[in-house]
Amino acid sequence: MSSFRVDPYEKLWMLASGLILVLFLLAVAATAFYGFHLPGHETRIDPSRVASDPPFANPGVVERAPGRYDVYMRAQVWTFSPGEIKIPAGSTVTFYLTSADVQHGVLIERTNINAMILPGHVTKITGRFDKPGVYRFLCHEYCGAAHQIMFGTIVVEQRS
Ligand SMILES: [Cu+2]
Repeated sequence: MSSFRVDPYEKLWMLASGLILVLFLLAVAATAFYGFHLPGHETRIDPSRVASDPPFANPGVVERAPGRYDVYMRAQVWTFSPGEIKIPAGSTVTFYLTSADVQHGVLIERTNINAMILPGHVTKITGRFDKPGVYRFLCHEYCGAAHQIMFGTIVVEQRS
């Protein structure tokens, strides 16, 4: 009877390939259930009422708990409301974003927050701000003649 002989190096590579597959499967499972947040579509909204109905008629920062904030932000050619946000360092901030007119986008520098802001939709995205400093954010979706002036700042203040 002849036995099937596999070279020891070949065997090692086969084992490594199998382990890599298991590793990738675990990575997919981990990102599916923990800590990997795509900008979520929260709900729908009538864009013609965004500027007149709460919460987007009075956009701003709402403290939900110590260190937890919600930001209701309205994008409208060519401003973000609020244009300046102040929060203490170590805060977790959930942004609710919508547009009163055309499609916009938001990207906050030095974070992984990058989302579309679409009329008729509320986008929800959460981020954590540990380091004090000024974080600029800008519209990254061409929205008309003065698109390039559409930006704002998040001031993360040192906890006293
Ligand atoms: Cu814009």
